[in-house]
Amino acid sequence: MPTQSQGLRARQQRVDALLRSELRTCNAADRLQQAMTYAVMGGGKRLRPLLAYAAAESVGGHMEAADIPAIAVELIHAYSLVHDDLPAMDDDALRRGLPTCHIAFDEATAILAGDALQALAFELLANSPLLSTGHGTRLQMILELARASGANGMVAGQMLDIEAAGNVRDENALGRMHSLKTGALITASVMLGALSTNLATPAQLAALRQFANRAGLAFQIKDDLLDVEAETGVIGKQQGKDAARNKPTYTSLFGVAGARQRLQATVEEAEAALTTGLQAAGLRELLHLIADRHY
Ligand code: GRG
Repeated sequence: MPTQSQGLRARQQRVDALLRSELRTCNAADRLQQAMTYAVMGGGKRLRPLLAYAAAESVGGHMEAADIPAIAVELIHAYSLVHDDLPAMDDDALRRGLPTCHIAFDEATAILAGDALQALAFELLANSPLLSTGHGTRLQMILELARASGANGMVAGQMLDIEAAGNVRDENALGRMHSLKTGALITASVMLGALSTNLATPAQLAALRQFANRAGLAFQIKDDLLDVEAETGVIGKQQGKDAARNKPTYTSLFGVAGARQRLQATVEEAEAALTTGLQAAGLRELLHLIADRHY
């Protein structure tokens, strides 16, 4: 991300160390473990873990409380990218500037690595000794993440995305697709971070859900803008692929200027959700990184 603070870099390194440690000790067969590690450790921005940490702090908690939720959401994210890149889905050869998992290994291994990453996320939430919350909170987090990932969340969004190619869609349909495909996991990242502290009030959780919903949409509008504006070498994946596949995007529906306007309005809505009952500086910083990023 562009102008991020020293603090955010340190947090990304913390996430990387935690992920590396869990992947080392997960006891997968050699080739599967290599593919899982390849998919996770390839240099992502760790945006979802950063959101989980900032959400924990926004309700007065310590970021360390959110270590396991932070890596759980990143594992789900990594799995979704591996499966999204497969020939049966988006058929991408490049991710984060590197060959995609199925190119570096093979298709079957990539499918299994994605499956195993998803299961590991839930195993950690259920069982990790690094998570100090009781069973009730663990269950709440598992439910939140399962709903965000599954047939009424990210998977539903991916299905809509596949069905949408070639069809002209209106803004509501586009918003719904994105809120499921990418927004649901971004929202889960924020909610799990807040839940992990055991400090969040129902009003704070409602405000955070609203913030995350808007931040997720801002993320997607920016992603659409990057797809037309950025260079492949900078974003680390093939630029212009959405347009080439005739996928509905904010830029295809509203043009670049219209998408920029919507991005600005969505950022303002996200900020408005950060009510005075939250210590929101960290979330605000991430919101601006989402909207101003170059990749
Ligand atoms: C296969 C079930 C299933 C779901 C896939 C998330 C998703 C659904 C597909 C990803 C396709 C895509 C490129 C969507 C655009 C938004 C997005 C998730 C971009 C990548 O996220 P970043 O920018 O990636 O946070 P890094 O590399 O920084 O982790």
